[in-house]
Amino acid sequence: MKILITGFGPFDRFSFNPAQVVAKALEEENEDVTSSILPVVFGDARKAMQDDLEDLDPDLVISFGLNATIGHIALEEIAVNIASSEIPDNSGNMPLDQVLADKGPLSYRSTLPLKKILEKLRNDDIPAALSYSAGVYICNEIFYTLMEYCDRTGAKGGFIHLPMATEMIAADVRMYRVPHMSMDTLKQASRIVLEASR
Ligand code: PCA
Repeated sequence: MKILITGFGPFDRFSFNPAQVVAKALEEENEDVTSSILPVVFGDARKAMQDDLEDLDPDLVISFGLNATIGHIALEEIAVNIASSEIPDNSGNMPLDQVLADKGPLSYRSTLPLKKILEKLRNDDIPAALSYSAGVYICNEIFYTLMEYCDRTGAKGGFIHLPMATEMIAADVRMYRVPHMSMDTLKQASRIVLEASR
């Protein structure tokens, strides 16, 4: 089986991105996994993902990203054909209510076994929930882009949002009210996601 796992580099005010750490760890732990770290830039992220999909032609694609407002693993159900943000990306872009694909459908639905993943995460005492919006920032752009590929090829794929890592906030007491999980727990969660999706 050929598996592509993607994460993102740092963006906004965050010192690092736990999605980058889990993607690299899964590649190190699994011979059939290739990881890619995508730029947090509208358009560039989509292009990099399209290139990775074309190069690898994977049977399974799982993308991870950070959502700093949640305290659980969010199993994303729906990618939408919209790009919009009032927070600049890493190149200063702030698209307003644009479409990602002119002739594409309004939405795609994840083809990962999300209910199975949910059960396995909770059985391992890791907080997790289904989510019906991955937002309209770059994570959704990547989710939509990978689902176009899955729709065309029959590959399985989807998107998972992670909370902040404890290690990102420990040095800054002003961040102590922000929900977070240890990097070890986030890595364990990503292993469960991968194994349940195979
Ligand atoms: N999270 C952002 C983009 C990169 C990331 O890790 C998002 O939720 O769109």
